Amino acid sequence: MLIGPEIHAERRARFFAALGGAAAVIPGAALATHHADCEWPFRQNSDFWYLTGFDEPEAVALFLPHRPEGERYVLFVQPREASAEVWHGFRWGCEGAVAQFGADIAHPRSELAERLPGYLKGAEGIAFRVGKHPAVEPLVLQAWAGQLDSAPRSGLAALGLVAPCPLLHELRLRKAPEELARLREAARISAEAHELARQVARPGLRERQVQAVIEQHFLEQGARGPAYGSIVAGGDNACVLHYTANNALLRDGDLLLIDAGCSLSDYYNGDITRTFPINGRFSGEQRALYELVLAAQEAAVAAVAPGQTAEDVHHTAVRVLVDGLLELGLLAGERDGIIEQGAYRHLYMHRTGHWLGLDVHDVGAYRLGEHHVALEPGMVLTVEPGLYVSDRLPVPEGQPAIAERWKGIGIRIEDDVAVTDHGHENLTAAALKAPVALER
Ligand SMILES: [Mn+2]
Repeated sequence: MLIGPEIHAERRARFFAALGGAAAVIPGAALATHHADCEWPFRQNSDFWYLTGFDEPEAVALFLPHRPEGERYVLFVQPREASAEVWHGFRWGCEGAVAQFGADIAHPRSELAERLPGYLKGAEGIAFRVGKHPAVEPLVLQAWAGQLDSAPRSGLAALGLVAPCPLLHELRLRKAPEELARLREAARISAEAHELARQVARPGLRERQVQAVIEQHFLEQGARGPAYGSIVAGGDNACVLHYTANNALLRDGDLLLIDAGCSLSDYYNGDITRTFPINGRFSGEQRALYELVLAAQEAAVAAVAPGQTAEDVHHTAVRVLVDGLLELGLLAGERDGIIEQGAYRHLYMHRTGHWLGLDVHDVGAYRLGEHHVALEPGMVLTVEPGLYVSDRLPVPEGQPAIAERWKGIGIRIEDDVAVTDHGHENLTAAALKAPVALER
């Protein structure tokens, strides 16, 4: 089930309630240049999408709680224009913005500069994210400055410019049932793609041939494509966390790390990492480290429950990893001291997960000052510990040098996990990860 206009309307109602008397200006995305006069496929701004469901470039939404009923939700959009549509495709135009997307009023985007000051007049404040929207920001600042200039005589001015993100991102952090359904769908397609990838991977293929199988499945299943640059990293390439070159040959005896997930037509995302032996058999060192990462990952997933925090989930993984690394002789000393000093970070240098939703690294606070945000039903996060053994980072003082036999092993295991009333739901369990499932 796609998320329909009535859901976007409910979200706007909740956003209005959170705004109080402040007006909000939420710009959509513009097209981004790929090179010369070629553009990337359009990707809507997630905040704008969440509130509007409108998927065209260069739109701007106004939320005007101070205006009378029927004038509060205003969209500025590219107007219908045959000569532009023959090049770039269909546009809903102002009529469509009202009829299909529930805007009270819609104007051509070219009229924003002229109309914005009038619409903002009488608002108690202006909610606008500074620093992100270069085409819209000067117009908002001008309108605000105009109000401040005339305030002594009119007695009317929005006194504060505030960031809309805390309000909006609070809403986006907690997923409604229909959003969880879309995340399950993204997870299903992504997990199937990982299963297909493992079936085709073999020594002698290039990494990007495996990438092609994964992304082919995304498209074939109706997704827009990959949610982020797919990482298909054989052997030591897996120790580069954001490796996307994907052009090396897969070697007999190496592991293959794949971090890939799809983005659906309405932008909900999957984000899965699996690591398996390219020739179907783990070496002793690979198996020891794989079983350790899997134990850490399973313990961290088990820690996802209401009242726990993302910090608790991270520390659960770190404790298991450090214990195991001590046992294998890759770390030396005493666990708590190693964790406190971060003396394991040459082997595990990232956090254990992030929020997941319309953005792959989704919005929402992880902590408020000293206070870590407690997990609540409806929050969705990834759980993705790993180990990366290479010479790239120096071994911390007091820690053992790494024997050659361990080097070039990079492992990460990542699932997408929703917090439920009493625990969690692993959305990506269909991508297998038990060693017995990975060997052949
Ligand atoms: Mn991730």
